[in-house]
Amino acid sequence: MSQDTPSSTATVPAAATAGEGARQGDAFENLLHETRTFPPTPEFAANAVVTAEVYAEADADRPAFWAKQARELLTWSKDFDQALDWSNPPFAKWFVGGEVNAAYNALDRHVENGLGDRVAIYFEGEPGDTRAYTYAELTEEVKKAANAFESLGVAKGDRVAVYLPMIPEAVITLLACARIGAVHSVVFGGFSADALRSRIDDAEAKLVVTADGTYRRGKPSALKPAVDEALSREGDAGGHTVQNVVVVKRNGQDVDWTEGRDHWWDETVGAASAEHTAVGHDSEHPLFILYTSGTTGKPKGILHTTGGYLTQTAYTHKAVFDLHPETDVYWCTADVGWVTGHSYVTYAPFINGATQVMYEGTPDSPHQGRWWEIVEKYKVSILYTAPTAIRTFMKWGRDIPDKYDLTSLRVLGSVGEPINPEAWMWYKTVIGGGDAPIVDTWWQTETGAQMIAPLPGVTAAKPGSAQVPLPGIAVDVVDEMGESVPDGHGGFLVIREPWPAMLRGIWGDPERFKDTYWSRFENMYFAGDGAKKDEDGDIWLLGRVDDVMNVSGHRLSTTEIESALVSHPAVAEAAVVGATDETTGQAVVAFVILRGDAANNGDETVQELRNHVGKEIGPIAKPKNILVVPELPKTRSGKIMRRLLKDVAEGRDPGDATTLSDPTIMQQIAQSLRK
Ligand code: 6R9
Repeated sequence: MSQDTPSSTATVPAAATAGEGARQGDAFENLLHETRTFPPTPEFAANAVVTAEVYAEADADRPAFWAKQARELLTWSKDFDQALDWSNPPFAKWFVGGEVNAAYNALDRHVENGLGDRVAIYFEGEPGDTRAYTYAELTEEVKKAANAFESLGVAKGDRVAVYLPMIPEAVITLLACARIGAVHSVVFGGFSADALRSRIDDAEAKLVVTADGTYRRGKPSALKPAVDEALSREGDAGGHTVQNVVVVKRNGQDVDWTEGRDHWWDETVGAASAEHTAVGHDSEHPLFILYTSGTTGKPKGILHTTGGYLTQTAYTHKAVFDLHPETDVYWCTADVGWVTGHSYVTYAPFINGATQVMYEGTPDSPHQGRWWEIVEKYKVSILYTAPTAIRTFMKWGRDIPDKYDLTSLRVLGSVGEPINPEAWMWYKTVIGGGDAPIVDTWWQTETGAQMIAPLPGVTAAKPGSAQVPLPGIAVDVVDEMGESVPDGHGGFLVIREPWPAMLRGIWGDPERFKDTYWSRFENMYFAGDGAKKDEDGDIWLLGRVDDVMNVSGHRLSTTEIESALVSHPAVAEAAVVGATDETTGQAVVAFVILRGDAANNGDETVQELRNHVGKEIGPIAKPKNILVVPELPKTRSGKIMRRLLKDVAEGRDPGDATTLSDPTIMQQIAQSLRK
């Protein structure tokens, strides 16, 4: 560890008293001693797309500010009458009465405006195959897919489950759904058949779009078998709702085939007509559902609608990345299975007419310079990635990126978790060559679009801080009572006013929507994150204050993994914590009490349990460590004290254990782990 790596023994910030999970805040205490600032260079500021006046303009009248963006950035087939209807909080309606088609805005209109020959996607497959799509070509593919899906009986409002790797067909599928008003629900390809099935059932999907497989570290990796398995089993309610499965041929591996249900993409989409007229959908028409982990075991289907979502994603993409679509080459490394791959790969870049790079594989395939080779090859100018990736590259050493010409890079984005100052500085100097501004963007699946981020031509950036709410966004940090904290203090991150890309609810569960986000503080959206305002009023994110972990920027619920563990016959009880990890931000650590015989077979059982979690949820949820213990620390009311387990998992002496029902338990645990 370098000298200024945030120390885990630093004083607990105010936010940490907020909840057990807030102990993660310890690791970020040192962030608050960070005083360096990096103002934009005069050249950058002079050419910036957005200047400082926007803040005042937006503050003067937020709905009017967003209405202006909506009309500037989108082509409406019917103009809206009202910017915001907030008469029934927390259910917002944006751009009421307006009609808009997402795919028309992303594609057709650029072709109509003479930009048909501009490259929309430079695709780079993991094995090295490449494809480029111009806007004209991508429009044609989306029209064909829209016709093909309609011919398979998919109509406006129907749900389509998408289980695809990071290939152009993924965005083609999503845009085709949006075009016909079908609601896509992407399930990350790393999730298991069980997870896929429960999401198919919850959304009652009619169609599944998948691929035979993809490539992972040079090897074929299958997807279709998980779909077959998901659809072959008894669901909670018996049968399933899926009528058809469309399969993209990607890695050529053998697949099982269900006649009548399964259709090759090449044949179905390939044979479809390239004529398709897009009609406007109501501004509040559902665009997609995306499942995300919450504090309970059951993932929530986050619902987003059309007009507001497109407006805020497009505006932030332009303002935060200082997008000059004629000259920039943009690359967001997120998978389409996550919200970043929706907002900042599938929608905003195309709405803004940008040229983007899409890469299928892992950063170390076939060598650890693969990303930098891609940056050099396509002259990428805007890179958007996650701190966990930066920390991995730091570990591999600067020699690797130093071999490539990275001078095309002029804006560097970060998302998914707090970025520590060391990683921030490394990103800026080694990857950005010193001058390129870093934009640390805070947002969530629920917020739909970026909410807190510096503006690269305006803000003097601070390493490790997302800093300022974007224009038109009302973020605050409040104490337990919901009172705004003064500068220099910590608390809970909240959003005080509705925003265009906000979630419209949880699929099929309006009460859960209110309980989860709107009940902690009156009239405020509670994000689940701790944060601190520094002396300048800039915001520093401190990590989750609930039972949600963040592993490599992916959200995982402790409860969900605990349920998976106890569903195994060998496990009597389980508790899961997210332990601070130098590379992945947090790592999953599980404490389990084994039943009878299994206890004598510790090592084997532990391996079996890891695989079991992989099967139940997906490989990303596999615990890094599973520690077999005789007991779990519980309060007198029976609540597991994860805070103490986190201390153990992070190698600290557990803190105050006096509220335990049996204060000797921590010693028993320590003893069992020493064995
Ligand atoms: C976009 C995305 C959301 C959670 C969020 C927070 C963490 C995301 C962050 C960040 C600090 C940033 N998070 N960006 N924390 N700084 N720039 O990641 O959505 O997968 O829903 O995760 O991620 O804890 O609450 P999602």
